[in-house]
Amino acid sequence: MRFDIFSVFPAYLNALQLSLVGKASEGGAIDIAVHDLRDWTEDRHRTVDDTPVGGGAGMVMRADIWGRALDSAFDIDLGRENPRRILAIPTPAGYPLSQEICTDLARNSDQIVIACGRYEGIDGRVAEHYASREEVEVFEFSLGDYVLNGGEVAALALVEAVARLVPGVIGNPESLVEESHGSAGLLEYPTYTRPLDWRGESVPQILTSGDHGRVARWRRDEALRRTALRRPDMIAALDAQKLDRRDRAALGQHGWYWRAKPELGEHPIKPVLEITDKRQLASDYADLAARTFPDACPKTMAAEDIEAFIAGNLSEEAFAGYIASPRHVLVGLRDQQCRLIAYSLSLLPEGDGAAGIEDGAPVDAVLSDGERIGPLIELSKFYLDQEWRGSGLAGKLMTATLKALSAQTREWERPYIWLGTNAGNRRAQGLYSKLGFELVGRRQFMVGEQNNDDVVMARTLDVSY
Ligand code: JD8
Repeated sequence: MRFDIFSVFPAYLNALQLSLVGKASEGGAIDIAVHDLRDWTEDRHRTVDDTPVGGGAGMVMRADIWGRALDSAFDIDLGRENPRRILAIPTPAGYPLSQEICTDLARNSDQIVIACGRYEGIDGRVAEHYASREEVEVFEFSLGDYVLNGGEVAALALVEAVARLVPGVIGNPESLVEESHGSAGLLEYPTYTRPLDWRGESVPQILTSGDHGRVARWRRDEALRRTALRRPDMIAALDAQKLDRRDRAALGQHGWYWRAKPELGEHPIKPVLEITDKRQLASDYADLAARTFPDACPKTMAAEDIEAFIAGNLSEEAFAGYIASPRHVLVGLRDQQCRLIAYSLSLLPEGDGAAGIEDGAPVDAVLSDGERIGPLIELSKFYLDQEWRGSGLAGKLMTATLKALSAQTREWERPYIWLGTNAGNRRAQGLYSKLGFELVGRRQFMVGEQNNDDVVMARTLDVSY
């Protein structure tokens, strides 16, 4: 791999003689040539710039100077057929430089010629001219969304980022694997060394446990946590099919979810929350409710009873009523395509909780903390779209529901939320137990003409959020 770097400040690139890159060019693993652009000027003032055509501040670097200089680099015989020659032009208007691009350049290019501009930049015809030459590929790149005074810093970054990926430059290629922006698509976890205690700060104990499995998990969770906090765009680009149950737990804490059985190309998302708001679309809720309610019914239940219940309680009109009603709290979660993927419907009692209590409400229940149950809110409906069951989204929906209800019952003293679910529905009872609900009783529940045995579960509302 050969680098040719052109600049009016060639000394700026002296840093490349240091450290790994310096050793690599001394050792021949790579070749680095730095050229003073003024060597291709023809006037005694060695002028490389002129005023901008069309007016404007500052000066622009001349195409004719750059043409002679760059031609000299592209005329170099690289000793192989059809070499891949790159003209890399740093500019704040360029494509963002990335590890993926650096990896491709390190693996698949033979010469990278870097044109370091100054002043207002280089005459635009230079990039166009070389892009028209088939033996050269032009790559206008940016180091990041901030403005530098010239291209030299970007050139230093490009050479170091590419050269260290060239086989033979880094002693132990293993160390490249877990780096930030590596194949895992995550930021790297924090690292530590001796002294194990420093200014009262100890190294995380797990790292001295010798339990390699737990250390690896801790590092993975730290990489996920850091990335979720600092680079959510990278989480949104992760391949959900490559994430495991522990990743789901770690990212769920930062609001990222994906379907239980992700499809190819599926990425984690941050579902969009909506809470009782006149703009909620009753039709969306009715659709999701009609699709999911049957899953909570025993298989033995007659379809017409289920349809009768849906028609009577989960129709678009019914949801329009819930949205308009001050006693109902409707919480929804939508995916990136604005599809409604989960909802809960709660019913507040009238006034301070004394009236409007539904049949079957566990008014006399005492929970495991020995406290008598207080004002009661009914969690009437709590449903996830089939594809999102097992995704951890139920926890998010319950959190959002309890928060919304807390906001509406601030002045109440220890409010409680209760629900009824079919006595045979172990999956649902297991989920509610995990979400903090306790078994407090039983009730009969009519679906159409069919009477059902329900268990009644309850929990405090205080989610100490
Ligand atoms: C090349 C001239 C300075 C830029 C007028 C300030 C890259 N991420 C980046 N930020 N800035 C650059 C960059 C800046 C350069 C040149 C790269 C050549 N300038 C100009 C336009 C506004 N001055 C960069 N990569």
